[in-house]
Amino acid sequence: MERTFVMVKPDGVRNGLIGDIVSRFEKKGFTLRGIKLMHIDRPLAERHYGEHREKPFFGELVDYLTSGEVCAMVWEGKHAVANARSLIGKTNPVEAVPGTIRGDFAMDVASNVVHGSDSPENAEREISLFFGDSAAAVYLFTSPPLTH
Ligand code: 3AN
Repeated sequence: MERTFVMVKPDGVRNGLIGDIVSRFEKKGFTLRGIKLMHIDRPLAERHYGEHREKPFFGELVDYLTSGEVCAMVWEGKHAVANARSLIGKTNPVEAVPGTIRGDFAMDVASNVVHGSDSPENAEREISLFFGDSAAAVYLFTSPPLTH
């Protein structure tokens, strides 16, 4: 068994896609191990996307990720990282085939609805970053929304 970190990004939350995305992972056969609605601050966004620090789009990426609430999740299953990437589709929605999350719900590489870890090592790093020691816990937040 393997775990992966998946996050519905602010455009996905704004467009009401959490339910559809969770449903796709459940139907595929993943087991949900953690879920948390949260507002990411800039330091966390910068650590999460540290590998892109030198890229020209880094500032835009951090602005985007901190522009609203995200839904952070831990999903478990066989080949969880690779299976999640298949469900999510190509990074650039132009290349993501219909039937994948980005193929169905995104138009632009700068706002591509969902994140999925790209390796088992990065998955564990990202789970620690977003869930600390409590990756097995379910987080339930009710309104009013969290402030940051
Ligand atoms: P993935 O999220 O599919 O693993 P990465 O790691 O190459 O893709 O890129 C991380 C994030 O950076 C993407 N999800 C996307 O939001 C953003 N990104 C990638 N390339 C560009 C680009 N050319 N312009 C703006 N944002 C980009």
